Amino acid sequence: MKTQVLHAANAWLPDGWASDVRIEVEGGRWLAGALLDVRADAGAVEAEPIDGWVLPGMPNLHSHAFQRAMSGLAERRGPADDSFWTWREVMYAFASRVGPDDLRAIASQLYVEMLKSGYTHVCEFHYLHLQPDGRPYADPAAMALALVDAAQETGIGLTLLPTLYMTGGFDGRPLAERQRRFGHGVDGFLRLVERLRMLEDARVRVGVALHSLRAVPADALRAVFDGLAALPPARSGLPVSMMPIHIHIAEQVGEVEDCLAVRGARPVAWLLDHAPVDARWCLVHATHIDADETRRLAATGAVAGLCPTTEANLGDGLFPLREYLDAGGIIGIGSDSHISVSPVEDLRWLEYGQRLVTRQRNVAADATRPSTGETLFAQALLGGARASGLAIGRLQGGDAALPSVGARADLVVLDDTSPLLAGRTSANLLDTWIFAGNAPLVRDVMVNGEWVVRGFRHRDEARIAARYRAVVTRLMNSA
Ligand code: NGQ
Ligand code: ZN
Repeated sequence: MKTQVLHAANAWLPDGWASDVRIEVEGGRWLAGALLDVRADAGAVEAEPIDGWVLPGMPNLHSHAFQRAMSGLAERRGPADDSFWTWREVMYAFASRVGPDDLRAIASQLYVEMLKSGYTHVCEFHYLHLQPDGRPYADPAAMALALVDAAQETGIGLTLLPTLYMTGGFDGRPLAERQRRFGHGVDGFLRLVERLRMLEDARVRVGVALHSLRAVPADALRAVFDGLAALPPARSGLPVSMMPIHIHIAEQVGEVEDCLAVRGARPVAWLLDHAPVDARWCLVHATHIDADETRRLAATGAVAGLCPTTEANLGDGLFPLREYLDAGGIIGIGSDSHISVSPVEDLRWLEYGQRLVTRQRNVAADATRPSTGETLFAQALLGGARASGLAIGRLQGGDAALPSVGARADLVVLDDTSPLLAGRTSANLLDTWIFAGNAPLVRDVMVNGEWVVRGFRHRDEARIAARYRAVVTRLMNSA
């Protein structure tokens, strides 16, 4: 197997920035890790020089790809008080028009945008399983396979999370008409998971999602875990016991109130009491947690999946970031509804939300790592990798809590000729990018050892954008 050797002027290693870093890639993985002081063995192997700032690619831990095509369509005041729940009606109406070819076109465009903004992996929380009328597609995995195709054609890494969605509320009411596409019984769901697990490879990982406690009754939750334990190993050989498990948990105050009324506990507390929550879990929108839930959740090693731009857009509320980090909690970021597709904007707003309520500055940073940008970036890499169920998000080694399949060679290079970065050093580079970067700075992107973005352009962006335009224009005209 041929070894690629890169020589980075500056690279972000697990302990922080280092200069003159030699990076070896073989079969899509970091080979020897990064060796410092390349000059010591200069000339041993011809290395490709990389000017610019080399960072690990960021995992995006929460995406509903189809929602990208409706971004901006729910920003007009409606007849009733506008809220998360009225946005959801707009979303349902849009979802009912998206078929497999449409989904492939939308997701590919979205994934190109993700790659160009610095995301190299995405977790798809996928629940559009059935045809709009509620019947299965001829191939029950048709919609899931459209997402896999989109990942393959763009080159982004994918954790596919087929999602169990059974009821329309905590009271166990059946799905409403406009939720019918999402439904599954536990057995059908397990068969879909088993089938998709046969697709696992270096870029595609399969986990599971439970849509929310609203959508999954308590006895179904137990049945899913019993059923998963009986599945055969995935094609990748990774056991079921390492699959990532995601759930929307406590996004809206109304959801917390309903959970208290019906299940006698707040959602995070209920989940911690009734499910084996550990480092495989990602609790998306753990927005509304009290002090006790904050401490308990942090202690599990699960990831709090935060989606600051979507949570702001939907009027969700604010996560208690400082308290959770103080308790040792792990976070990651997702672009969720894709009202914005940018790790920079999501990390920035994660911090800005906290500044606005606490009336303080540099809330996420602490004494051990005073740079806010570095703290947020490092946290989101760690939590994003954990939520993806893969050893990604670092330029060497692997996270001991993750499968030891080797760290995938995913990186992004920031343009060092941008005026924004003039005079910047490793001490302030990430702070400048995250808080002041509005023009794109991501110049090159590698996933699994392959360059997919070079010189600010994705290798297939023109074709993918043209197909997206045609599909979205037709969807809008058919409304
Ligand atoms: C979703 N999105 O499944 O797309 C949800 C809305 C719901 C977010 N929670 C629907 N951001 O939670 O019922
Ligand atoms: Zn979501």
